[in-house]
Formats: sequence, structure tokens, C-alpha cells
Amino acid sequence: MAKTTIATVMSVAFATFITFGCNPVPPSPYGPTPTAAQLEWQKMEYYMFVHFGPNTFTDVEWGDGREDPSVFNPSELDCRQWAATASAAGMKGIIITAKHHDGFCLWPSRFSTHTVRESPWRDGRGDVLRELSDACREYGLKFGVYLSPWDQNHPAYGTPEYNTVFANTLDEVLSSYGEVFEQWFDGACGEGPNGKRQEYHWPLFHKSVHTRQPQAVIFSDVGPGCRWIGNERGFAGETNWSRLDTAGFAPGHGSPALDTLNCGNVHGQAWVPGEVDVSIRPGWFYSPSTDMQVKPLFALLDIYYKSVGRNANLLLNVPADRRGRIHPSDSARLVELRRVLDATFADNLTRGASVTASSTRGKGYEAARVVDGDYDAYWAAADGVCQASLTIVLPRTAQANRLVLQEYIPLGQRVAQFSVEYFLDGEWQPLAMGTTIGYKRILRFATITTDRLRINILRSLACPALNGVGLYFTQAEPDAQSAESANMAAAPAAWRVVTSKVDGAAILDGDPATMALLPFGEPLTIDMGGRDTLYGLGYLPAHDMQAPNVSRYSISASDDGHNWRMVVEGGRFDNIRNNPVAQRIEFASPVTARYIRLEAVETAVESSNRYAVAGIAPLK
Ligand code: FUL
Repeated sequence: MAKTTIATVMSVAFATFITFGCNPVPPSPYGPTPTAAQLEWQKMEYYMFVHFGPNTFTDVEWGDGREDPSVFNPSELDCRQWAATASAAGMKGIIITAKHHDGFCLWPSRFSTHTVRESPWRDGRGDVLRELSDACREYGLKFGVYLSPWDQNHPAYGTPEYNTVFANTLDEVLSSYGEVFEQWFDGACGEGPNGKRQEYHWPLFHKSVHTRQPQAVIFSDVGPGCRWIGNERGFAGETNWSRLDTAGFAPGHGSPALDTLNCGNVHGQAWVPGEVDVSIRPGWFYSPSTDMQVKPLFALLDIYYKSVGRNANLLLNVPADRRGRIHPSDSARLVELRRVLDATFADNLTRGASVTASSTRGKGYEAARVVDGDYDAYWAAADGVCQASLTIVLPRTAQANRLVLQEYIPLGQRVAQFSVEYFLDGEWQPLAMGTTIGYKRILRFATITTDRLRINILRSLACPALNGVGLYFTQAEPDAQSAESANMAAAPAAWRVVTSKVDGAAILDGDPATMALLPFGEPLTIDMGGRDTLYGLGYLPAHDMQAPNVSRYSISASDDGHNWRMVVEGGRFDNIRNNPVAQRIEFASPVTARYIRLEAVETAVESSNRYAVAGIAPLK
């Protein structure tokens, strides 16, 4: 017995010697780590969202489920053109709004009577999911589906039975079109205080995804596969942990605070990386009124750097138009973006560099691994070393203005603070500071000329493990201008705000940076300076998701400022909380009057005693 024990101890000691003496063991994972599917998903980085459905034809952001299915009739639907565009743009997949909040199904679902089957398109025999999934396969793209739990059409919505309907709907989609890489659950619900209430049975929905598509990453405000980034403007937090505490939270109203979604939780219990969803146009659905408002190149580049460059994936929405094709304004912009990104990241200046580290755990984990281009080869410091520096000597002196850092996330996310220096005139100069790295962090800075860099990991939750350091130089990038100010024109010079004690100039200048807060219950009254004919009004909300922007309203008109007639009753600005962009109110028929009045009926922030107006102007 004693002999066996000694022998065992000796053999363990010998094995340990072999392990540590010759082949250092890999660092232990720290905290939660990605599943294989989440890792694959993260490597996709950039893919397309396509919003398409009855809203494309009715020019609204949220259909109400009562639209006539005959409005859905694309004249030249061509999913291969979508796939060709996505592929040319360097995107890795497409997620389609299979069912938006109006409940309309882009496939002939057995669980709904509001579908393509009820539309005139392809004589009711069409199936957008079939055409798109086939096109994705043909172009080597992954296919994903958005299905809104909120359904304003299905008669069972608001009853427990709806949960079974929705699970059946999921089963149907997830078993009919081949592999699905991501299942997108929208948390939005605009039912309002007196609307229907549905308790969603999330475990049932997740079971359906896990059973039919075990590799699919499930998106929602709180994952479990990936999480909403907390805004629809296209940016992740500068600090962005792929970890999140989800216990006690649910998608939609029960989700964590927006800044938590934006930054994650440093010690979060679950691996729920961020996904940035943003539209290339002001709205999510195609509208001819936004053909001139496709985001400019500099804005898309900024989005790229604030999403992919901040440890998040980018889901860029490119809505299909009424023909069922991607509009040339959007596809041209996507190609421009691709061209700039390709040019920027074509030549990695760290290729062939020599790299040293202040600490390394030994053979197999050398500093040079950060420049070898192999995803699974990484540098790691010794256990317990949570501060370490990498010095990178470039093969030649070069100009640079972009730095890409990558952590080896199969071991978890570890780095919490870092700085970067470059060598100039015989001294190290500060270049940048940062917090998290994660799967990918891209830093932009004014052009430097140098032959060496130093990356200092200042704080790490466990020994750092980096698998990539890239340095690049880009020459020409468009300058940033204010994209938002293009959203709305100033009001005509003759317009005056009549409502007392309100900063009229802030409202009439059309500048999104200036706004007025009005007492709830007091309408915004405008004197147009004389009788005029209006076709509609534009409302510019405050550019802040926490602002009490108007979400429901009415409009009335008057000739004398005393007797009012209703022009729009029960109007709703769809999705204004998440996407506070300029809104259009089109009147059913032209209105000729001297005074016009906007009354806030509800704001995007619950029980606010004020409402915000950044601009109001006549629709052209
Ligand atoms: C939101 C929805 O309400 C919008 O219409 C859009 O689909 C966006 C991606 O998600 O929650």
C-alpha cells in the first residue's frame, strides 16, 4: 500500500516535471467562455440584416397586423441579388425579418393566415425564406432568422395558447430551410398601457431552437447566445465585456439597463457577447423618402470601428425595396465601405516583426505568436502574472494609424486595462489607452511614424493571452460631418412657437443638438404667420434614448387659434425609443390653416411630466 502511494506520488511528480519542465500547460480558462458555436459566430464579425414585409409597401416602421396581405407584392424579388450584394460587401451572412411585429410571415406558415400565401406575390405560391436560404447557400453565406414574439395579427396573442403557436412557428421555420446560424428574438412591444399582455414562455422557445438548430446562436436583449447592445445607433461601449449577468432579467421590458447592455458585466456569470444592430437608413424598412438618407461612408466606418472594433459583431440592416431588391444607393455605399476596409487592413505592418514579452509561460506560448496570423496560436504570460508588456519591433520604420488587438477568447475575456506606446526620437511616447480587448479591439489614432510599439497590459483578471496584434496605415478616409443635421430642415422663417415659456428657436432651427422640453398636457402650437397648406409634419426627437420623446400624438389645425379641428388622432411614432430619428407625419389630405398643433399623448419614457421636441417642420 505504502509502496503504491510512493510510486503514485513519484509518477505524478515526474508527469508534472514533464508538463512544466518541457511543455507548459495552457492557461486555465477564466470565467465563462464561448461555446464552439459562439466562437464561430464571433468570427463572422459582420453580416446583413434585411427588413422586408408589408411595411416596405405601406411606408411604416411597425405594421399593426391589420394590413391587407395584398400590399405585399414585390415586382422583381431577387434574393440572389441580396446575397451577391452581401457577399461583395464582405458580409458573412443574412438575417431576414421572417415575421415582424405585424405578424406577417414571409413563408406560407401553417400557423398563421397573414402570410405570403394570402398575398398576390407569385400567385400566393412564393416563399421568401426558401429563396433566401437557397441564395445564401449558393453564395456561401450563413442564413439567420428574425421572428418577433410580439404579434399584432395572431388572434391568440395575449393568451397562453400563443406560446404554443409561437413555438410551432419556430419549429416550422427552423426545420424547413437548412442550417440557421442565428435566431433573432426582438424584445420590442408597443402595445401601450391598455394593450394585450403576453407572458412569453422563453424556455419553450429556446427548446425549439436547441432541438431544431443546436448550433444557432440565440439573440435577445439578454442572450443567451448574444445580446442587444442597448441602442440602434451602431455602437458598443468602449469597455465591452462579453460577459453578462442574466439571472432575474428577461428580453424587452425586463432587460438590464441600457448601459449594462452596452458594456456587459466585468464579472458576468454568462458568456453573452454583444451584437450591434443598426440600419443603413434612418428607418429599418425601405421607404422611397429615405433614398437620399443612406448613411454616408464616414458614418458607416465609424459604426464599424465602434462595433467590430469594440468586441461586438455588426448586424447592418440593408432593407430590400418595393421591387424586392437592394436599392443601388445602399449597395453602392456597401461596396465603398468594403473598398476602404480592404485597403485599410490589406497590409499588416507587424508581419515579420520580432516580438518579445516581459513574461511568457514558455514554449508554445511565445510572444511571436501574436504576429503569426494563426488564430489558435497565442502568447500567454505565466500564471499569476496579470501585468505584462509586449514589445514589437517592426521589420522597417512605417507610418501607422490603426492597431488591432485580439485576445484568445476560448480562454475567456481577461484584459481590463492596457496602454500602447510607440518609439520616437529614442523615447517611448504614449499612443493610446484602453480597457477591454476581447475578440477584437481596433484603435484609431493620428498617423505616427515608428519602428516599434509597446503594448502594456496594465490589468488583467488572469494572465493575459493574446493571439493577434496588427498595425495598419490608411491614407484617405472621409471626414466626419454631422449626419444627423441632414435629417430635417429648419422650419420656415414665418413660423412662431405660440406655446408660452418655450424656447421656440430650439424647436424651429431644425438642429438636433437644440431641443425644448414642454410640460406634458400643454400642446406645442405653431403660428405659421398666415394661412398655408401642409401635406404633413416632420418631428425631430431628442437624440437620446432616455429623453421623453413623443411616442403617441395628435395633430390639430386652426384658422384663428381658438377653434381647432382634428387632423391626426391616435398617431404613433413606431420604435422611437430605440431609434430616435426624424419622423414623418403624412396627412391623409392636405390641410390649409394658420395654426398647427402637436399634442403629446404618450412619451417614450414612462410617466414623464415633460416631452421633448428638437424640431418641427412642414413635410415637403
Ligand atoms: C426593434 C424593432 O421594433 C424594429 O422595428 C426593428 O425590427 C429593430 C431591429 O428591432 O426592436
